[in-house]
Amino acid sequence: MIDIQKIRGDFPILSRTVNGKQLVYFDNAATSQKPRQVIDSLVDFYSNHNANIHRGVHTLSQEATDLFENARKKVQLHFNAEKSHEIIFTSGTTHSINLVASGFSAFLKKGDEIIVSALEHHSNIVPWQMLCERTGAVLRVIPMTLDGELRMDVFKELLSSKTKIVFVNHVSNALGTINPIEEIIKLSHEAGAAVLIDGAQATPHIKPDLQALDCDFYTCSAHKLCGPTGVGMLYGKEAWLQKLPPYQGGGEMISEVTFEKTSYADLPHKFEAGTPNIADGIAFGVALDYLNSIGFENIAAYENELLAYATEKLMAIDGLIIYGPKTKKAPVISFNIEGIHPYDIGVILDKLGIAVRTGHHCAQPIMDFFKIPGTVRSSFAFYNTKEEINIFVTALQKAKTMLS
Ligand code: C6P
Repeated sequence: MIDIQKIRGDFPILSRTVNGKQLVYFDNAATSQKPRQVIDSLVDFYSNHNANIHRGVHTLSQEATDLFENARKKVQLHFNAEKSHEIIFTSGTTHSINLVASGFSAFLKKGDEIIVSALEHHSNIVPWQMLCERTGAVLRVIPMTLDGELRMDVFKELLSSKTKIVFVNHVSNALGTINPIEEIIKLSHEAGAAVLIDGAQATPHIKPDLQALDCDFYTCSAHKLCGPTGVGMLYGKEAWLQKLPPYQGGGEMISEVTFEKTSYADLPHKFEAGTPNIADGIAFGVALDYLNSIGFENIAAYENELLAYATEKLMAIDGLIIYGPKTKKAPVISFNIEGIHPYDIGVILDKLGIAVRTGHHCAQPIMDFFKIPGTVRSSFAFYNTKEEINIFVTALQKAKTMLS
């Protein structure tokens, strides 16, 4: 059970006003808000422990190193990775994907194939296109249905011995679709391909068990999980991370450097060149502690209740079209109102204190598929309430009347 009053009390920003109205924050898929525990951990680090890590013999450096490595352990346990050195701290999902895409240059040749899905965020399209340009590999796309679900029948036909790697998001940011990643991973492995799952939108709602999933790579961004911006993780199976060449060269990622030759550090340091984002990495661990103290089952049950409630209320608005699956989706509602540009709705909602995202959501191919310029996207978190949904629905009706 969720104690909503207690939870809301943890998030200072939820008590502020915007344009003279109480804030209603429904842009959680873009970034989540931060509880006091996470904010306090940043203040605590800079007030009491700030030092560079893995370098100094002095006390502060050792404290900072312990806190940072303890955060890595928390991430490992949360995602049930087998080994803590399979967790690489990155600046977020985009960085994680680019790291893998860049490394795969070493394994691809002309005519090899890469499969992505029609539901991808630009950060899971562009790095692979760049990789194809560098290597002569070919990008194949799993199409989607009108309900925003992947065409698994076509995916099976696309898979072949030419397929080297498959990249799919766990949850679509634009439509909320939860993709059948278990089946995608199994089928890809049967075809001999590696699999990267983009967990940016799934991890705020689902606690993935990476050993059970058996994917080769998994990524997420802390800022969508109540953690700070500028930090995220790349999980990679040890064997893949050993094979993958380093992404950046610099301090911390080496074992020995001479002008003739450099040998690289062991995992995870091989992929963490330079001073990492220490304070934010530690706060990422605190964010996971916070979410686990509420419990992902409780979070999912409560968010599903909000999603069902909001969907029913929105569907009652004349001319409102919801895009994406009807069931089995994350708490995201992407919609338009006939004859009205999504941007205009977003502007009026903001005047009324309500934050939503409007536009293509960095997923232009999805908008092209539906032949629309964009959508209004309301995305819920466990600190939202039905009262806020009521305010949102009333505001939408007002916007519709003003813009029709
Ligand atoms: N989506 C949204 O409003 P970064 O920016 O690196 O933390 O995450 C990129 C990213 C990758 N994959 C998916 C599925 C995502 O949703 C995102 C970020 C935000 O939908 C900001 S564009």
